[in-house]
Amino acid sequence: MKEFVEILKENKGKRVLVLCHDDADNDAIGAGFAMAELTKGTLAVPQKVSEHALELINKLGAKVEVAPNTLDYDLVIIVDTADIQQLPGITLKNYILIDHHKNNLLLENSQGYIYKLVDSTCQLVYYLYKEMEVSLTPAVALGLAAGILGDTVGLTKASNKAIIDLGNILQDGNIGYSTVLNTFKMSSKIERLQKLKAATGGKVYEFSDCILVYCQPDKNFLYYVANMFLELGADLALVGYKEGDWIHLRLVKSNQCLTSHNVYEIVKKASENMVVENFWGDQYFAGFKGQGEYDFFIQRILGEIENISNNKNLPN
Ligand SMILES: [Mn+2]
Repeated sequence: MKEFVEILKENKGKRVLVLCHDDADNDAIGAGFAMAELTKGTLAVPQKVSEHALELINKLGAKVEVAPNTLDYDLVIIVDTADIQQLPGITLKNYILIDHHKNNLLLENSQGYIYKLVDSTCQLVYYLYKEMEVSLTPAVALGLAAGILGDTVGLTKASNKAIIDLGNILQDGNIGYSTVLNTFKMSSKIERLQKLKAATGGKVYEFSDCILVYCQPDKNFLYYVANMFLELGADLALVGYKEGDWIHLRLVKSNQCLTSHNVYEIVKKASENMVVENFWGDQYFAGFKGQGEYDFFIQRILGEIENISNNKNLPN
């Protein structure tokens, strides 16, 4: 931490780039925004931000540049990133790093870092603000809080520490929790339209121990649509989107659902032999981008879920 602060002080007034991982989520954007405010730097992503972070960017009024040239800057701060593969098209020479991921491959070559296995990068940025005795503006507090909620799936997976940090961030930034929750709702008319279309176009599958809703929205709002189905009472939500040859897919499971379905394992098995560009998640959430036969992929996932439902009482 001390070394990191020293580097920030040495670069005060110089050109600072704050770089998030590609397909940046709320944790990356929240942490990146707070770092850009702290350093008066430029916030950027390699290629794009994730669709579910757009609303936060909107609320923050954040400017996010795309495909920056790192050579134009005196200091590069990498945020919420564990691997060079998450920075497509970026030339990396000297950089400092702030991150919370296990097995971080960027630590070794960094010139300084804040690295700790907490629930979100936003918490680490908060500790940095405290260390530097910089007060939180309402916007910075909103960004940090939204990042904590994002990486803990709306606090359902949060540690006590993350919840305490969240409370302190709200207090220090003088904002209410409802302000943060509003960041996770779709606000514009177009987005409401997507939600309604998805809700009325969803197909319900009843398995022996759970209910799944499947939907293929005509826009890439997968995260919102999947969570909407869980809110409506589904145990599992499967949402797919085709973009040219690419398949984007989310399979999510309600944290109140007690079946043995591990959605990450299910998607992993169903996507065997497919071209996989990006695949991440855990037992409650699986995100996928790849290529293959769309209908066959969906059928394999549904088949796998049915198998698990039917085998639930069999001895191992
Ligand atoms: Mn994160």
